[in-house]
Amino acid sequence: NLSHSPKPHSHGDAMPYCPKTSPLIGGPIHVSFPSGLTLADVQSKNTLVLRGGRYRPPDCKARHRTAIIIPYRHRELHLKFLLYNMHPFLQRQQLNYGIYVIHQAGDYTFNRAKLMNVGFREAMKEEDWDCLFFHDVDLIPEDDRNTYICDSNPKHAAIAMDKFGYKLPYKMYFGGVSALTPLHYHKINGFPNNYWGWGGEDDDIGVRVSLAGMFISRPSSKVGRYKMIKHKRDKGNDVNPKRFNMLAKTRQTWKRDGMNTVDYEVISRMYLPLYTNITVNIGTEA
Ligand code: UDH
Ligand code: NGS
Repeated sequence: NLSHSPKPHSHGDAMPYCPKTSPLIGGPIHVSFPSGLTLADVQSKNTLVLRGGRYRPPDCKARHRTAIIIPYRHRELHLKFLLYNMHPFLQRQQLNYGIYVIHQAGDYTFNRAKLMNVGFREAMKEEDWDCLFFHDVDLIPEDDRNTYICDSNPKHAAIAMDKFGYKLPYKMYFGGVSALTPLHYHKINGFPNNYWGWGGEDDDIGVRVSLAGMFISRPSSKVGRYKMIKHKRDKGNDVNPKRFNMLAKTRQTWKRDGMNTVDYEVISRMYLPLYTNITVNIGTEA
């Protein structure tokens, strides 16, 4: 039955906390994309992962509870490779984690930031996550020391992506992979709901962080390295021509558009072997 929330096995009180630094962390990772890989292969390599893509370390009590939120549509191959690389990566970090794929229903223009608002709200209904990683489906971390836990300020994890020569493209870049606590998320009123199509929504989030009096924290560029799976521009995600005008107004709009106004309809929630899939109708541009 796929419709009931999985309850990861409970552990006795006797279980010790995991060490502060996981002994399983090994530094740089060899990222690979094996041809012919199936989800069943990924499943058989990750036998401790529970329904819905949940995991707890078997021999120690995790110090951190991290939800991975992936905005998603029509990227089956990328998702498979992400899961293949990401499950072992998160397990080596000894986290209590869950992977949520937030799937935009229909063919209307894509809206990455609104999907992340949905992911935040739906994931928090299930578990008291202490950190949420908002994660593009096509970015694969290349170093185990890039720990998927939150900092005291909102964190931009994807500081060094291969497509930008392993450097930030510009100082305020906040795209790709970011990590916020529920408190950070509430302080910025979540993400904007009205960026339909490509571009600008990540910059808006970065502006929200500073308007709310916080800073962007980042891992070192040795550690925050990502490989992007190369792809063509998606259908249904054209460049948003309004993005610059919208960005110029974030200071006026951030408090009245965000977590406090997000509206959507969950069409289905499925606890699949490697992730929780939430298919959602997020409507269309007003
Ligand atoms: N996404 C989807 N489906 C879509 C569009 C976006 O799942 O149809 C998600 C996915 O998680 C993706 C993220 O939103 O990683 C960000 O979108 P993006 O990958 O389109 O953004 P990016 O800037 O690419 O990486 C833009 C097109 C670049 C074309 C370059 C051609 N060489
Ligand atoms: C900026 C976009 C961001 C985008 C970044 C990297 O120009 O949304 O480029 O894009 N901001 C605006 O358009 C206002 S990338 O090279 O990954 O295609 O994330």
